[in-house]
Amino acid sequence: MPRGALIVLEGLDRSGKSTQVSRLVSRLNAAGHRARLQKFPDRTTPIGGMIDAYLRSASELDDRAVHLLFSANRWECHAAIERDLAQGVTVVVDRYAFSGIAFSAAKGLDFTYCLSPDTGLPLPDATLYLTLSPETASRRGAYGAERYENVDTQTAVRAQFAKVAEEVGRRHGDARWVEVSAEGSVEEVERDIWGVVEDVVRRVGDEPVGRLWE
Ligand code: 2DT
Ligand code: MG
Repeated sequence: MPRGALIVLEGLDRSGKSTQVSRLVSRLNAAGHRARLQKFPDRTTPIGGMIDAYLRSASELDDRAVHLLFSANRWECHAAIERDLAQGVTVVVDRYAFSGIAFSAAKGLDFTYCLSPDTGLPLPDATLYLTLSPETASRRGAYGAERYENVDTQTAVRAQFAKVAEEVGRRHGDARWVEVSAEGSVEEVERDIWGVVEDVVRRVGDEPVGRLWE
C-alpha cells in the first residue's frame, strides 16, 4: 500500500492557514485520498494545556522551557502521525517545527539551538509557506489577543522564516519548501496549494519517510 504524504502549512498570522488546511483535507478526501488534520500546538494534551496557558498569558515560562514544550508536543504526536502515514493516510499539519524555530529565534534564542530538539521528527514531504505582505495582513483586520499576535513579533518572525526556508533547502533540497502567495482569494490560494499537493501525494508512494534535520 502506498504511504500517505506529510504536508505542512506554515505562515504568519492572517495568512489564512487554518482555512486552507481544512479545505485541503476536505479536497483530498473528496479526491479519494484518506487525509486528516493535525494542528500544532495541539492544545488538547497535557503539554498542550501548558502551552495554551502560556499563549493566553495565563502563565509565564522561560523562553527555552516553552521552546522545548512546543517540541515535546510534536514528539508526543509523532508515533500517531507515522502510523497514519504507513497506513496510507495523508496528514496535513497546521504549523510544525518551522514555526517552533521562527517564533523562538525571533525572541532571540540561538537559531541552531532552536533546530535541535525537533531533530529526527518525520520530515514533511512538502512544506507550503503562505506568504503575505505586512500591508495585506493589516488590511485583514486586527490581530487577536494572544502572545505573538502583534506587528513587531510578526515582523521578526517573518525574517526568521526566511532563514528557516534556507536551512530546509540546504539540508533537504529546495523542493521541500514551496512558497505560495496568500494575497489572492481563498479559492485562488486553495487552487495553488492543490496544484502542489496533488503531485506530492501521488509521488511519495513507497519512498520512506525522511527525518527532519538529519
Ligand atoms: P496558533 O495560533 O496556530 O494556535 O499558534 N508557536 C507555534 C510557537 O511559538 N512554537 C511552535 O512550535 C508552534 C507550533 C505560533 C499559536 C502560536 O504559537 C506559536 C503562534
Ligand atoms: Mg494564533
